[in-house]
Amino acid sequence: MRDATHALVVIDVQNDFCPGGALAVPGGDEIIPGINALMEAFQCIVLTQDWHPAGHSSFASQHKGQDPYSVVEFPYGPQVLWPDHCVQGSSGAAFHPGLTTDPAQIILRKGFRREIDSYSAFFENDHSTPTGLEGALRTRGVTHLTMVGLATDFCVNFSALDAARLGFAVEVDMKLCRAINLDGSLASAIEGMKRADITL
Ligand code: VGL
Ligand code: ZN
Repeated sequence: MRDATHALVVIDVQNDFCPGGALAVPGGDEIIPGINALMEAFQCIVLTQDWHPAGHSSFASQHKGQDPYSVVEFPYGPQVLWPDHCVQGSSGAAFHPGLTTDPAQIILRKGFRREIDSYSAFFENDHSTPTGLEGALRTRGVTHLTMVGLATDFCVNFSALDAARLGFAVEVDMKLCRAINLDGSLASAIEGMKRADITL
């Protein structure tokens, strides 16, 4: 058992990111048994949930003439446009039924502001609007994070980089993550996480 300073952060293990979902990550469901087993070693478990209003600005359907996976300029920088996914209250937004959720102490929803996407569990994509997770962890005395989930190159990557920048010691268990991999995004995520002294 890890001590109380060490939390497990499980990123976006939701139906829409698993095979059959709206933004399916290849092999996304394969990691679930291993994540459930790893939970037994942690006293503090955080689950995150991508949680968009219908018509969210990150959906390609909201941008005339744009296909999913194209990149457009948003006020805060380049933004990938996604298929509609993880709409609040939909079955796609629910946690995968195989994921153990009872031991979670914190369930953090993100991406609920229409105009800003939120890959990271700590800050929205403008890199300045906080989600509140930093305070929740710090006030519990958490200093070390192990991260797993979906997708390696988007929400796991941005969460890990923000956590490291905030001063947490961060480890990403790559066996328990799966990637979308758009245009080399997995390779650049790995490189960026290594540069940030994240243990992979
Ligand atoms: C994610 C794309 C859009 C993720 C969320 O969980 O990695 N990716 N929304
Ligand atoms: Zn999303």
